[in-house]
This record gives sequence, structure tokens and C-alpha cells, in this order.
Amino acid sequence: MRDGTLGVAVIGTGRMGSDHVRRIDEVISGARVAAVVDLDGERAKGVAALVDGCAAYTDPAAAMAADDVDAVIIASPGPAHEAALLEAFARDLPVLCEKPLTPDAASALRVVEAETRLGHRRVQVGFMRRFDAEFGQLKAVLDGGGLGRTLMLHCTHRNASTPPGFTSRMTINDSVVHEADVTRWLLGQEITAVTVLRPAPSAAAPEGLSDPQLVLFETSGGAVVDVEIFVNCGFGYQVRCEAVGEHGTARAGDAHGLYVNAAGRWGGEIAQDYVVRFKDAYDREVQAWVDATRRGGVIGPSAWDGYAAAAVCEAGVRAQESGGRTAVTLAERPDLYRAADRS
Ligand code: ISE
Repeated sequence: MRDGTLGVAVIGTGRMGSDHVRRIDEVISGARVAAVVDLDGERAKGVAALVDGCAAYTDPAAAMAADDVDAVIIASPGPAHEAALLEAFARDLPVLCEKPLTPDAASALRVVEAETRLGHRRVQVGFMRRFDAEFGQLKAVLDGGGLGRTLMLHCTHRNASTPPGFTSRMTINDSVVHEADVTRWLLGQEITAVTVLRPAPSAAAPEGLSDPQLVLFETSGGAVVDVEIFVNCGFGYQVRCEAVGEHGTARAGDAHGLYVNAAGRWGGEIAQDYVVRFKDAYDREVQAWVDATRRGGVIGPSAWDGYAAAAVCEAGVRAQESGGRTAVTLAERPDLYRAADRS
């Protein structure tokens, strides 16, 4: 590290990658953006030009080989993650990898096996909800035990609209993957089976996209979790999770914000996308990654968590296709991932 500052290469300069570049440049302490990578070289140059001393690359391996690159953020599309992760492992570089870790369970397991061969954790997966203040409070309430055993979670996951090419499979792999992680994290249990119900699609759903859907998880501790996933709801971005315990309930994500009375109406604004809704969570997530990396440690959701969520999603995609209840198959958890992860 130069002057104790972490030099970060950001791979992928789409919505999330360019937001992380801005975040590291303007918000995060202890790190600088040393390199950006995009297959579209002009786009990479455009983003690099916004940051002092930042180089643009089209090849992730070339960026990782640069002298001033100490760590990597992977924010490229999911299918490109495995190759970038293996390249980072070959150089023993710390990684913050956006979700999904990879798009299917077999490739996610290969990543887990490669990190296990390395012998130490290098990956934090970008499940940013774990860094959201209210989700953190919900976790503390459940861990505190005052609500008794958690019996059910009711989750709502709505996006205003989807980008072109967003498929039904992606509603599970890119969207419901968050609820797979939140369920495992909040309850400290594995998800054992998935069922997907598909009502007649909304007229606003693009041709061929099942939207909305109701996804049901069953967990190893006997809890049941329902997830409304509605990715073209039209009106905004909403993520909520209500836990129902034996002695009470607790709900995160109402995100009321400023309450305004005007023109004969009361109410407030609804965020339009995740970059806005989870801004603070992303800030905390990236700062936590930078701090841990500078100390030589790793915190947060691990590659194992990324794999377990991918296994749930794989069962979810099969349940979507078959209409039936589908069991989740998990490999044995390597010792590397057995230490308790409290973040
Ligand atoms: C997107 O990739 C995200 O991660 C968002 O949090 C999620 O709400 C959205 O559905 C995904 O497409």
C-alpha cells in the first residue's frame, strides 16, 4: 500500500461499479481508486478520467497486475465473476465481490474450493443489506431473544422496473438472492426447500417475464419465509422484512423518510432504486471492507455465504420451472468457513 492507502481496482463500470468508484473517491477513507476495468474501453476511460491517478483497463488481469493495485472490487455481470475471483486468488488479492458470487451453485462451489486451497479467506460478498442500519437492528432484536423463536419472515422486494433482458431466472438469481442471504443471516439457519408460485403476470411485465412471484423458503429450524418479488411494480423501490416471533413481531424497511403535508395530501417519497435506498448500507459495507483489508483481515458475508445463496437460487430456478417444491442441496462446509460470522 502506498502511504497506507489501499489501491483498489474496480472491475465493471456499470450502475454499481461506477457508484463504487464515486463512493471510494468521495466518501470512503483509507482507499483510492487506482484502476477501473470495463470491456468497453471508452467507458472505462470515461470513468477513470473522473478520478485523479486512475488508470483504465479492458482486461481485469492486467489491472490486478498493476503495482498500485492492492485489492479488487468485482462489479461486473455475474457470469464474469468466477474468472475475476480466480485471478484475484492467484495474486492473493482481497476482494469485495458484488452479488451474486456467481450465477450458479457449481461455479460458486469452485470459488469456495479455490479459496479453501488458498488457505485463508479473501472474499467479502456484497450482500449490502447486512450493513443497512434497520436490518442490523432487526438482527439484534432477533438475536436478543425477546421475540422468542422466529416462526416466519414476510419479505417484500419490489423494483420500479427491470432493465432490458431481465429474465424470470434473474428474478431469483439477481433479486431473491438477497432474501436467501438475509434469511440465512437473520435466522442463522440453512434454507432447505424452495417453492415458487406465479400469479397471472402484471400487464406491466415485459413479454415472457413472470412478475410478480411468491417465493417460499423452508428452513432447517422449521421457519417459513415468504418473499413477494415484484420487479416491475412501477412506483418505486421497496425492500421490507417482517419477522414473526413467538412473542412479537419486528419489521425493517418501511423507509418512511421525510413526512410532508402539502396540497391536501400527506406522505413522503419512495426511492426509485437500490443505489439510493441502500446508499448508507453500501457506504458502510465498502468502508468495513477497506478497514478490514487494511488491518489484514476479512469480515462480512463469505464466499461460503455466496455459495449457499447460489444453491438456494438454483433450487429456486428449478422450482420456478417445475412449479413444485424443490429441496436445496448443499456441499459440506469447509473448516475455513466454520468460524462464527457476526457482521
Ligand atoms: C439488483 O441487482 C440488486 O442487487 C438489487 O438490490 C435488487 O433489488 C434488484 O432486483 C437486482 O436486480
